[in-house]
Amino acid sequence: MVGRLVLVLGDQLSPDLSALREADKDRDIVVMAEVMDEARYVPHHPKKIALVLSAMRHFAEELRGDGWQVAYTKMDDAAATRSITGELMRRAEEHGTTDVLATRPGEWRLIEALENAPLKLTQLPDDRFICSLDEFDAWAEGRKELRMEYFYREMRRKTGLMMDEGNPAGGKWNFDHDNRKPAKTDLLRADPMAFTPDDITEEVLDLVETTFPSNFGALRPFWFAVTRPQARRALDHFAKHLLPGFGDYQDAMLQDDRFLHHSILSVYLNIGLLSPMEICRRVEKEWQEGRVPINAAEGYIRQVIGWREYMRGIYFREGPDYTSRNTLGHDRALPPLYWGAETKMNCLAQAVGQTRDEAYAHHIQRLMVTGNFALLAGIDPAEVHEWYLAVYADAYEWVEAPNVIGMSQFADGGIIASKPYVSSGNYIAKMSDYCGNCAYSVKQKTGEGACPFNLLYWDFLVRHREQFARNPRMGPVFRTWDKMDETRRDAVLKGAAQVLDDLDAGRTV
Ligand code: DLZ
Ligand code: SF4
Repeated sequence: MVGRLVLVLGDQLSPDLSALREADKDRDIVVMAEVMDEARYVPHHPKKIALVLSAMRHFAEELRGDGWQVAYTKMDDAAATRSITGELMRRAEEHGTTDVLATRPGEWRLIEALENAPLKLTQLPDDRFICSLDEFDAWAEGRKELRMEYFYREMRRKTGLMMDEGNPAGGKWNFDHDNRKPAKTDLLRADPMAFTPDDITEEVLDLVETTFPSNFGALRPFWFAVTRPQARRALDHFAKHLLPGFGDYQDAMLQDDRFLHHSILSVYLNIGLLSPMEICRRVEKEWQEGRVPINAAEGYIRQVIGWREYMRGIYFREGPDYTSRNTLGHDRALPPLYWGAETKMNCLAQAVGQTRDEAYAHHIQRLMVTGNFALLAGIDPAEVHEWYLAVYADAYEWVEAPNVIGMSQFADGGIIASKPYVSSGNYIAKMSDYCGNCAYSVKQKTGEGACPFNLLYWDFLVRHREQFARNPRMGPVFRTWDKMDETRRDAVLKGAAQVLDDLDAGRTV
């Protein structure tokens, strides 16, 4: 007798997934489906679609090898429907059961679709995280501010990572102070580990190429890991070769070195090929054995057990309307330069060009280049959110939306960020080598050739003065503005208006 249908989604590729743990290998049927709705609800980068589909196919093989019965739908199957619920209904009919066991998806859209389908659904918590949603709510309840730093300390205590008899190793919770160094071009730095596509991946690449010919992004060369053993090799490679410099250079940007010391492991972690604790234990071990400095290990672990878990907690706590928040009332359309149209701003050209090629950019490129510009220019945060969700291989809504809507665009009114992450061109000039190759001058504050970040920075602050003037961390910038010579202030605002006009008129900026 057939038991239940066990749903495994494209970002749930973990053998210890709660739905698989709960299921009965002898009676239940695993349902995995490549469907158009998931590939198209935002125009995903072709590399991301290929990653998910190839990893799904490899995972289905692994499950079969492990004795599971898997009903797998390929995107070009003639009988395939368009959606996850459509495929569940089709399998329900085929196997004569509407009982579905699922691990809760990472996106409200899909949770709601499953709950509204005529199925007998059992949803289990996704416990591949360190902090359960109940635990997060208990931590958040009654707090005036939900600061990541305090949440992170709880997670350090809970996991025992880098702890020394109840105290943080090295006497401090956070070594970020040491982590803000610009980087020099270093020919000896290793690249992230790249994998040659096997036959399964090649078949997926052909499928993606013909099915999504006009999506933004380069499909080839495709080098991502698509299995757990490969992802573990990527972790090993990172831990040995790149982690030691991760702390110092994690905020640096170099035109000819796209990955620097970044691990790119979020790509594998977020589809379930690696687990957060497996990564963090390895990082901790490298530090314990004296191969990496404390600021590198602590900085990395903070991203995984701090930021990542905190973002997920906020996403589910805030509810399905989170992605439509727009506290600052921004409504400008996302400029075509985000989809690769020409721009004279070298920092944006580099960040977007890298995104097009790799489906990856690191946190400072996302926050302080593309994010910073979108915020300064007053772009509709929903459009910004959809862009990030589409173009990054590690982007799923539970992690992307709080990062973009909250942290980067300040559209949630300050739940995540205590002040907007905005800066003039100075920050980019300090942390990168982009400005040396730019048509604009970062040193120039007004007039022809002035860096648009310099102009828009002040314009943004002036536009939103009422909102931010009372923020104690922003008082000094408003005082600087007020002390500025009036002719200069006029010139700044005129220059900014010109940039925004140009954007609106579709002229190259
Ligand atoms: C991102 C993605 C894509 C491109 N394709 C599929 C798919 O065909 N089948 C599937 O099960 N999952 C896919 N995914 C991942 C889902 O979009 C993801 O599970 C939800 O957005 C929840 O995070
Ligand atoms: Fe970017 Fe301004 Fe530097 Fe050009 S000058 S790269 S626009 S920060």
